[in-house]
Amino acid sequence: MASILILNGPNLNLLGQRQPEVYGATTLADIERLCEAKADELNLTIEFAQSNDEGAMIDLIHQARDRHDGIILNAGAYTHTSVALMDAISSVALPVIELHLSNIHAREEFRHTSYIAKVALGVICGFGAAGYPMAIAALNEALQ
Ligand code: CA2
Repeated sequence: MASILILNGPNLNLLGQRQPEVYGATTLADIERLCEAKADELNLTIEFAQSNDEGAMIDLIHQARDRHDGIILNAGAYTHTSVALMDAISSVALPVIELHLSNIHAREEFRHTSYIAKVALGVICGFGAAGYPMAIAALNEALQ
């Protein structure tokens, strides 16, 4: 059975608790349940994680090399700044789907740059929480 790491970055632990007008009312726990349902449907194993710490995210990506077949990454604001996360993804050579709740291209200019996209298999953004099951389905297809 294929296994996927779903990794969420800084501030995403606040989903549903602050700024619902920007990020919606869905909590990260709700999203985890959506992901588990999609994974059950597709017969996949998932590990769902969140960290506010760039180094901890890099450690999880390194560990994924021996534990998982692919990664879905919502790196939050680190998307737009982190060469270190980009290098970590390159180093593990696993397929990665970059994911965002919001359409980063319809937002501020600084969100239009993504270091993750340069090494990702593909990018899904702008579909809110529904983007997570979409990304699981897309990664499952890529792993066939
Ligand atoms: O749209 C996304 O998924 C983002 O990755 C979310 C990041 C943002 O920096 C990226 O540009 C796009 C921000 C996550 C912050 O989440 C919060 C949730 C509730 C309250 C405050 C922040």
